[in-house]
Amino acid sequence: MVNIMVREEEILCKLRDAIVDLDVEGVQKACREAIDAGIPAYKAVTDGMAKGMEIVGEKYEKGEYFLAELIMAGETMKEGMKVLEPYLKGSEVEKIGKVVIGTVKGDLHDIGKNIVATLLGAAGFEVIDLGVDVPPEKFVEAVKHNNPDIVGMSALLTTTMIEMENVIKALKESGVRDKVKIIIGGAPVTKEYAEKIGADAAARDAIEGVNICKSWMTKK
Ligand code: B1M
Repeated sequence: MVNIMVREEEILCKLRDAIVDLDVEGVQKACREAIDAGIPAYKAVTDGMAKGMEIVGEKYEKGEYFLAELIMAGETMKEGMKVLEPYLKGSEVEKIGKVVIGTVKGDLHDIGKNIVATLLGAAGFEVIDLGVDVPPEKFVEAVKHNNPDIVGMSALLTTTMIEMENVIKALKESGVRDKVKIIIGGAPVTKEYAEKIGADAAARDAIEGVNICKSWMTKK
């Protein structure tokens, strides 16, 4: 048991370090090792690669890494996700609800949003992913056209968080706000902020986000 835990810790550290070192081959290899060792794919993401992204962010703030390294880190994590995604998706399950999701206007960060979308799909949601840099009117159009149960928004920048409020205002003005539940997420987002702008929930991470969405469907 102790050996298994040590091995798991070792692989998670390898995943973290491969992201920090911008080592595409290393991250792919460590992802495969994680799967072979029976580490759940979501744990390889949250306790491995995402920890590396935090360090990359810190290095960027300290001036040790620059924009080029941020871009490379994003690409490295995406290559790792390609290995893990089949294991995150799970098998075909009966649909339990529909979610429209996107990264708000002005924001190009999509790694976290993509993880949330993949896990929602695995949990049985039909997911309509609007991509990145999504303006309020596109959220409104997607709600009118697809009639979802939930709208999910992601923002990673303090300067783009305000777009979440603009989306909620636009949904209200179009008369569709009360037809959907609204969940928001991303590093700068808090539960207090969700309350302030009139969202129904904020999620710290993808697992919490999916659990909140599932709980809404069982209460329906
Ligand atoms: Co950017 N960037 N970036 N970046 N980037 C941050 C966010 C930053 C914190 C780095 C730093 O300074 N420490 C900083 C923001 C500072 C701030 O606003 N306070 C920053 C900056 C400044 C910038 C630029 C402005 C840099 C520049 O151009 N000078 C620029 C902005 C571009 C734009 O969007 N307009 C920029 C660009 C980029 C890249 C494009 C190069 C790249 C993104 C690539 C991509 O996404 N395709 C990038 C990256 C990689 C980062 C960091 C290093 C990593 C982000 C990430 O992918 N994390 C980031 C540092 C950091 O976050 N510590 C940083 C891993 C991911 C799994 O976590 O996205 O948080 P995360 O998602 C989590 C949760 O937040 C949650 O679940 C996910 C999984 O558990 N979650 C949800 C997210 N959305 C959710 C939605 C939900 C529920 C949960 O419900 C709907």
